[in-house]
Amino acid sequence: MQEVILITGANGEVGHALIPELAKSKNVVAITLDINELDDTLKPFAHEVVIADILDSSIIDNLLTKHSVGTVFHLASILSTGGEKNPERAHQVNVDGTNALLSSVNRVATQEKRAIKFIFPSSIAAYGLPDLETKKKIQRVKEGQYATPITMYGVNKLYCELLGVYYSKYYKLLEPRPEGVLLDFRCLRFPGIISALTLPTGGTSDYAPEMIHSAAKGQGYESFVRPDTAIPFMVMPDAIKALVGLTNAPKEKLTQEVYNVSAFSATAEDIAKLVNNVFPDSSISYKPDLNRQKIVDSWPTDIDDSKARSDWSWKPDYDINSAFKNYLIPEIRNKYK
Ligand code: AKB
Repeated sequence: MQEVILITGANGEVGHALIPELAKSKNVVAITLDINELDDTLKPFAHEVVIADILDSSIIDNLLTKHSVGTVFHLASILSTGGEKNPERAHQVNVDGTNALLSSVNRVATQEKRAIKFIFPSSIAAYGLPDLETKKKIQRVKEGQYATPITMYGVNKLYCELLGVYYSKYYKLLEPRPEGVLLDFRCLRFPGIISALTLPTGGTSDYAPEMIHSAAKGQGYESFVRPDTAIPFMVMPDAIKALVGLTNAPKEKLTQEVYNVSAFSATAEDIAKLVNNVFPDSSISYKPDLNRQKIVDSWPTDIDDSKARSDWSWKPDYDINSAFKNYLIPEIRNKYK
């Protein structure tokens, strides 16, 4: 039996890694949706490529029905730095887009009396620590703590997490729902993601991937955050492992809808040192941008992912050293050779 999967924001960074990974299974049929043309490298993995706005509900309803979509990966999003440049647009894409998609999935699942999984990547941006003193003291934050984000993107992510829970558990609270829960909402709060193959656009954790890619290209890098800035990170293969792991987890094992996932916490200087070990000629300097620094300072040093570990056996494959040695350096060298 083939499983049809719809991926929104398919042409983004996570889409570039997720789509080829899903295609490894013969049982998966991928439908991609993005406002931009899908990269030629991804087209062979897609059964149907749709170029459309996430807010176009008629296209979405039609795709869900026509293909009997069983799982939606909703990757379309405007990240934290991009969101501060145009907060209203970020709200439209991040919140209105997610609401339209949740509503379509809920409608089709109810009409067709079948469960549809909705996988939503959230972020450490959903947290907001009040000051550096608290950040240093707290270290690892649990899902229920410090839900006071300071960016439009973080506010959007936090709200959409709640919206997903609402649609899956409480929708039309006043009416009986004998069919039970059909929209199966599952969410991951990701740390900063580092890919060897692509660069992110419009994020604030971007200094880490930018530093590594610049050094590999033989260029210098001026970090927009202080050397002691610490947040959690994960390399792309672990991000894909987490998405697939949560999607495949038996429903009865899940005790919550929103899970932290983490791999390692690192300062900008930790990353710079590892980069310098491999590319000794790379010159990394620091010129903090006070506003972007403020955003990263509001994010936790690390997140507590013990619920993901106990509920669905989440475990990253890479710590900071193996991430560099076994993934980032060989793949990046190959990319820029
Ligand atoms: C960003 O920097 O906005 C993202 C994130 C941490 O979610 N990479």
